[in-house]
Amino acid sequence: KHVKKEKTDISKFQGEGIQFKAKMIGQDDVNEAQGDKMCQESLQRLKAIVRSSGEHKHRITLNISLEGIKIKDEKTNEELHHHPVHGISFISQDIGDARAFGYIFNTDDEYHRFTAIKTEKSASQVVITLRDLFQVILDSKQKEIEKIKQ
Ligand code: I3P
Repeated sequence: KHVKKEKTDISKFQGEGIQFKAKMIGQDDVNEAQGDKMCQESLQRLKAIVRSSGEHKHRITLNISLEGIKIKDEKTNEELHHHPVHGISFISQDIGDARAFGYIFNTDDEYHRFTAIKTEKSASQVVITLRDLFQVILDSKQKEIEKIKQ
């Protein structure tokens, strides 16, 4: 029974994975690979920039799959960003806004980039899906290790 559940879990992340509607708040370089306070500050800074610009936020679709996070233009479907799972080091939900969250992506040891997103529905849905994805990947890696040991 347990094995069957695991199989279902991984299959939902195959291909395009799980899709969410959202808007792009913005992106910012940050100094660390993790840190909730730093992410909250970055989120607020990016929101302030959007507010003062007076422009509409870019409408996007967020695909969460085994390939990581893909951000596409909602209208044209053009891929704007691709952040593979292994580079994602931290996820932070906006403490004052149930529809906002952000995450840190690392391109190398010294470069950390924060991406802030406004979700159409609850941001916790997206955050839970991301955690689920990390768990599914961890489980499948552990299974591989067990296979080698046998
Ligand atoms: C809009 C309102 C929406 C917001 C939208 C604003 O302002 O604040 O909630 O969408 O942002 O323009 P108004 O009420 O004056 O029309 P989100 O909640 O999704 O941020 P947007 O223009 O960036 O889409």
